[in-house]
Amino acid sequence: VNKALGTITFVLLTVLAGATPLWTSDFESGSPDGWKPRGTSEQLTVVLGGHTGASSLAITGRTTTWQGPTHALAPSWKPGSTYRIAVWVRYARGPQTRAFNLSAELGYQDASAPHQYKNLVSVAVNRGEWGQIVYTYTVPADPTLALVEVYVESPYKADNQATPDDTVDFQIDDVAVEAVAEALRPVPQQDIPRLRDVLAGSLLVGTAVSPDQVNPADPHFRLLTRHFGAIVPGNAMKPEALQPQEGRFTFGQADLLADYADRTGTKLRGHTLVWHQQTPSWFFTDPKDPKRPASKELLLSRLNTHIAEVVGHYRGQVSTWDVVNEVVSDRSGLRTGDEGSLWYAIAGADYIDAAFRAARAADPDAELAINDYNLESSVAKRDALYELVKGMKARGVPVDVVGLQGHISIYGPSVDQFRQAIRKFATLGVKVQVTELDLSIYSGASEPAKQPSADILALQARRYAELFTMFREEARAGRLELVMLWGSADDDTWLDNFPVPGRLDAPLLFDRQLQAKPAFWAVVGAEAGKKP
Ligand code: 9MR
Repeated sequence: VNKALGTITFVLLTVLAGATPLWTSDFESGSPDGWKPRGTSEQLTVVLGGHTGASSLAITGRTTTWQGPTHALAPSWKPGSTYRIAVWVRYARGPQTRAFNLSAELGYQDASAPHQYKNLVSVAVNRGEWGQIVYTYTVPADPTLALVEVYVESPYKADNQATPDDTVDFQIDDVAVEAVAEALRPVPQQDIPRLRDVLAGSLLVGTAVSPDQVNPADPHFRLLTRHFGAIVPGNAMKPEALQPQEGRFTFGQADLLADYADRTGTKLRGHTLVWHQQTPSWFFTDPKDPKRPASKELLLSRLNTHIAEVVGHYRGQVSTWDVVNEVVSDRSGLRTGDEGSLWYAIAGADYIDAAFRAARAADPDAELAINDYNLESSVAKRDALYELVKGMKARGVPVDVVGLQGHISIYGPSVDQFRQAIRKFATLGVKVQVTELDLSIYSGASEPAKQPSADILALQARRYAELFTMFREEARAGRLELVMLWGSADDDTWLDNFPVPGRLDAPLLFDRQLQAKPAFWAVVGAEAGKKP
């Protein structure tokens, strides 16, 4: 009776709090409760030992990071609705800590549309202990959605690079999925200054977005429309997203962003035509023998086709293209095959000029950018890119913009180092843009996870304010025109998984509940709550 009363109280309380329990899995009945393996090699078995109760579901035999247990989100989920998903995870053998991702797979009524895979949240778990992953997820309000599944996996690595540590056996238990009432979703404040207006006149400010976020049902939508005059897809225009197989172009998701930009008069940056990451392996492979690399001639012809199709498709919509991304080495000169560039390994330096020429031919009005990281902190890397661009200009290669990514930390580099990089490139007669700004709260990979305390947020606010003061000065002097943040709120940042998977970061202007952080107030030049 007590147990039953407890359950009734729990259900009543959750309903009163605005959440309706939809389903749970505790594996006590001995069945996998509707969970299925994502791949073919892994096995799901109900085993003794659970987070609570007698049993849990064990996942063994994984050989890739993405293998694991998957389950339909709910018997009848609705586009645009919000769900709270909670799963307990444990692993017994392997490294001392491991990150596990809760992810979602989306499929569409049009069966030929590629599935979308979303890493919702990543949590570090200690070996031998149960750790909980919780995430509140709003399903995109896309009426053509046909499938939404949630699954547990390891942070992504290419199949051939996954080590036994990446594919450890694990168990899940006490899964609970609830529908969250609309009133409980995070709502960005609407009575605060608009970032874009405060900076107008000197700087255009934008952010990286995903296609779901330009839907009015998504909580980020209000942040975007209110504060940002420019957007760039974080992933949706990368080669793997736009041409997953040779000759099969999939523009649907990226088109949502281009349509939003058109409708709202928002500037759209295109990112990125050529990169050594997130590019399908077919680009670099001999079609007759998949074990052999493509010839240089074939690779350059694929480069030309990709650029002609993609830039042609977005002609008149994308104002600046990142034509090549991260082509400079972290040591000296260009990124070579040892630093992961199959472009360089096969084609040598020639692919860079070829990419710019192809982009100019496909849209003569788009500005063409070369984009890279650590230009603010490493003088050697900055100077290597400077020499590269200088040479390109001398050869008549159409390069218009240098993009400084700006993935920095609250601890460094100094504002003055950043300023020197902007000034150096401005002397080349190119435009300078800051393309991917975020300020990690960590000093490096060895720092353990920490909470963004008031002190840390205050330091971050000071750094953001000083940087934006400098950006405005450089903009007024004609040396900088645009600053893009790499995300709008801390609930959606790549830094949760880099350089340490599952170590949560807080690098942006809005927090995980989409509320303005001290950094926001510092950039708009006001105390929290006051109009500047
Ligand atoms: O934000 C992107 C993240 O979702 C991807 O997992 C990651 C894969 O490499 O790429 C991130 O974006 C990168 C951008 O395209 C280029 N500069 C570095 C960014 C952070 O890794």
